[in-house]
Parts: sequence; structure tokens; C-alpha cells
Amino acid sequence: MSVFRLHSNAGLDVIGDVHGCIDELIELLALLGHALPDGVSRPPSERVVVFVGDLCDRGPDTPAVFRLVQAMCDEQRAVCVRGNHDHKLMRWLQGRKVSIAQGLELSIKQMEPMEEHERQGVMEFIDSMPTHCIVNDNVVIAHAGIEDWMIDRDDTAVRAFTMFGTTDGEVDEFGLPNRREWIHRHETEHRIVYGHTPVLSAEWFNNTIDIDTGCVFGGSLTALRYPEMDLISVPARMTYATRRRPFMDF
Ligand SMILES: [Mn+2]
Repeated sequence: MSVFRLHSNAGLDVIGDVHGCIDELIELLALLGHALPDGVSRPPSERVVVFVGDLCDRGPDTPAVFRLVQAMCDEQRAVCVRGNHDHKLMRWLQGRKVSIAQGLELSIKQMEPMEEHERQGVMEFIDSMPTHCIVNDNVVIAHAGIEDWMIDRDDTAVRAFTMFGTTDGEVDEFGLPNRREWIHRHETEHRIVYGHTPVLSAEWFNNTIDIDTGCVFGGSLTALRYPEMDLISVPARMTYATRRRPFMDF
């Protein structure tokens, strides 16, 4: 893992947690004007796509999502920062001991028919995902968010935080980890775009925005366009998984 810095004059489309929702992803990319790697229709957009991570688990077709996103990354049209679910799938692919739960069991089943080299390709792809991405020295994309002092740094603490969020033992009213204390501490000029915690609607708070609108849980898949700051969403075609706690308001 590393920090990925990029400059884009053409603009940027940041996409929330996909979790195997291939139909909604294809629909959203088409709506944003991106050509799909299957070669149909429009010329490629100059805009760069950044995924906030968690491409896999819980949803209907994780292999298809990896094929599409990997192809876009190979063509240098996209970047994906690493989410906790991607990380765990990588560890499973590496033959390490991980608990097979929270949708990983579905990804494993869906990946069964894949050729060995394809699974290897997914493993290497996840291994190459950065901890966070900094665009035009202004927008920071990190799966679970980031503390200000972590921006443009890469060490064990940064990796853990950007994938899993706060792990200081604080819990919310549902007894689950309180993942978003950092948004109150954010003070730099950076705009921070993240996912990880499903919200009913994506709203700016203190120069940060959570764009995980819970597609796999029957919400929607959302993109933030930069510099326009428009939010574009497509509704989930169905509820693919159920949640342990309700969506946060924002
Ligand atoms: Mn996550």
C-alpha cells in the first residue's frame, strides 16, 4: 500500500462502496459518461474515477465488479483505495486465516468458477490499492476516512485507520464501533471523501462527506463529481443484504 497522488484537469468522479452491485455500477458509470471496457458506445471520458473501496462482499457479483474496476485501473482511468472488505478478501486469497463472514462467504462462492490466474489477479490488484488518494492537492479519498495528521503518510496506523476507521473502543447506541469521531477533528483545507458507514444521504460535514449510501442494503450507489460537487445516485435494484444497525442520517 502507499499514498496515491494524482492531478486531473478534467475532473473527478468519486464512487461509493460497490459491494458487488455490478448493475448499479454500470448504470452509474454510464450516467457519468464513462465508456465501459466492453468497448461499446461513447469515447472514454477524460475524467478520472476514484472508488472509495469495498468493491466486494454481500452483493450479487463481486467477480464482475473486480473485472470492470481492474480494467479501468489498468487503463489508468480509475483508482481504487483499499476498503476493509477488499483487504480481508485479499488475505483469504493469500491463504491466511480470516473469519468467513459479513459477505465474504458470498464472494468466495462467486469466485469459485474463476481461473486460478484470475483469482491471483484480484489478489494482486487489491495488494496494489493505496491507503488513500490525494487529488490536485485538495481532495483526499480514504475508505473509512482519515485523521489530518495521516494525510500523505503511510504507516501501520494510517493503513488500519483508513480501512477500518476508529478502533478506540468507543461504541454507539447499537454497541457497534463509533467510526466517525475524526470528522469533528478535521481542520485542514482538504475535502475528505469517504465511505464505509452507510448513510441515508450524502451530506457535507466540516469539509468531509460520506458517499456510501448503502447500495447493497437497498439504498443507492452515489458518485461525487469534482470540482462541480454534484452528487449523482442510482437506486439499488433490490436489497441484497440486511444491516445490523439502521443507516446514519448523513
Ligand atoms: Mn467498509
